[in-house]
Amino acid sequence: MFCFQCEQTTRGPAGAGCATDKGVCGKDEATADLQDVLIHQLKGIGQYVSRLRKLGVADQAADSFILYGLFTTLTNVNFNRARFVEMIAEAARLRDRLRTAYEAAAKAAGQQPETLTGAAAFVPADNITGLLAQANAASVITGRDVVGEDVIGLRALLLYGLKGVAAYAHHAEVLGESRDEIAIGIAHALDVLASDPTDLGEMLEEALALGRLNFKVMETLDAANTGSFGTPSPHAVRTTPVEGKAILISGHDFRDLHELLEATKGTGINVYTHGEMLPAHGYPKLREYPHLAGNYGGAWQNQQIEFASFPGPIVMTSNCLIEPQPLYRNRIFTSGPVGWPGIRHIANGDYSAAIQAAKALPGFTKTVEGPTLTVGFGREAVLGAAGEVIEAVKSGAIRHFFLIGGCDGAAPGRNYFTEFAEQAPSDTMILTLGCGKYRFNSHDFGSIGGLPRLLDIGQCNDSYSALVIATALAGAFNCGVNELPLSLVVSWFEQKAAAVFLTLLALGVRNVRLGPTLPAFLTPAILDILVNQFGVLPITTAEADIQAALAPR
Ligand code: FS2
Ligand code: SF4
Repeated sequence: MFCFQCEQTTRGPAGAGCATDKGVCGKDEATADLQDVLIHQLKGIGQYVSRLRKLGVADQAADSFILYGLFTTLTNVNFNRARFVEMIAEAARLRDRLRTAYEAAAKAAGQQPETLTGAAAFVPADNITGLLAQANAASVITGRDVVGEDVIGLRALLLYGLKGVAAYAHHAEVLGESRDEIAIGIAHALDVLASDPTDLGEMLEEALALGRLNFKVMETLDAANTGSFGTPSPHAVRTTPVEGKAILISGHDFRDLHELLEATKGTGINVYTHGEMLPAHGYPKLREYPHLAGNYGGAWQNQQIEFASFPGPIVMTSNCLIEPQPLYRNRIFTSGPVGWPGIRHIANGDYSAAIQAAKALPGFTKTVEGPTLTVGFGREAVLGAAGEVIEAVKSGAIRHFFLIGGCDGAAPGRNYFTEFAEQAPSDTMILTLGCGKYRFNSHDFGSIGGLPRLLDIGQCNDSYSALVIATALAGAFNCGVNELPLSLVVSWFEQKAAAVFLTLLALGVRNVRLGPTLPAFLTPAILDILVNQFGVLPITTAEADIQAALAPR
């Protein structure tokens, strides 16, 4: 196995990554290798989908399979090797069907169909031993000795960014929102990867194109979320239990949460959010369910302790899953792209097993009152207060905005983000999104002119909202986003963050501070480009970075 797609990867000399029998995340060698095979097949599928689209033929099943397949290979999503064996067989059948469709469409258009080679012609073995033997050729570092580290690094940036784009597009799709231009862009990126590109300049252009595509995807996801569940508005979420039976739901998938709320209506079971599901409480059509009782716990990396002490079943709807522990193994369920061997999977919106488990478990024995967390400061809520915000900036009451957003994780360097938020001067506002906010969202930051200093925009999935807010403020001040008194501090962990990072670069947002460590796949030469052409800043210390951000420009 070789994998260096996430922040927690095994570090070491240049080119290091998780390369033993198990990754730091718990992904075993066979699963990692099967994921590589699936990715290779998805490139082949992308070759055909891309050509079919140029001939005016859309294949919705193929578009969906690509999104779902890529999503299963994100960090902390699916660890179930049996599922990958099934998907590899499914991918081969799909590819064969697409090949036939492509040849027919080309002939119908009076064209000679291309005979595609490489990933498009890959024939997977019909057993796991054979598949594992094929995995070496499908690895992200295949050919490194020939093409060099920089080419591998940019291919990795493209592939990992694409995985993030696909995950966001999948979240939108399950709520009924998809766009042809997204499917075309994703198939194009797979086609590019299938060609084993070597030109650094062209790859950088492709990465920026992917960043622009991701902006469209994030906009579509925003439309899916707000169209389904209303416009988020500020709401105080309880963080303490209510007496009664309980189910915990984690991850990002609001459709799953909605289905669970419907399924538990009238059962007396309360539903609690966990991790990235916290922002659900900001949506009027989700919080109208009275049994959406509150939020329990914090970010994903604490789940083994928090799930163990939760007195009911747990449903994990997307990233970030870590190895279920014996204390809760028999009461955790996966859904959608998520999987762990031996863990029950919820299919077709059937939550009956989870409901049965909740009835059999004790639930919370007493109601406890305590602190709340305020969520729901999406683009509409923040821009609704734009007049006050602009006045406060003009009067000097607000000196600067910090957007501290992104992922959380277990690395000790992540204290930087807590320190940054806590040390930000009292005349600065803090906008946040993603699970990294749990490092500081229980802290009382006070308010400025009646507005809370900490504004929680939502999930990492809500990056679009942050960009709309920044663009609207720039419009109000008649300047560019880079001229605003705004600094972005991005905490990255996995591939969704890689996609958002590419979007920031593509939109020309400069001086993005990135930490806690830089991606292992970014070589010194690629980093040089990011620093010199895009003004990317690796983080230093909270104190020094705050000072630098606030220094007169
Ligand atoms: Fe957090 Fe994990 Fe949201 Fe990332 S729950 S790090 O994959 O997607 O942010
Ligand atoms: Fe290692 Fe991250 Fe890959 Fe897991 S996802 S194997 S921790 S690089």
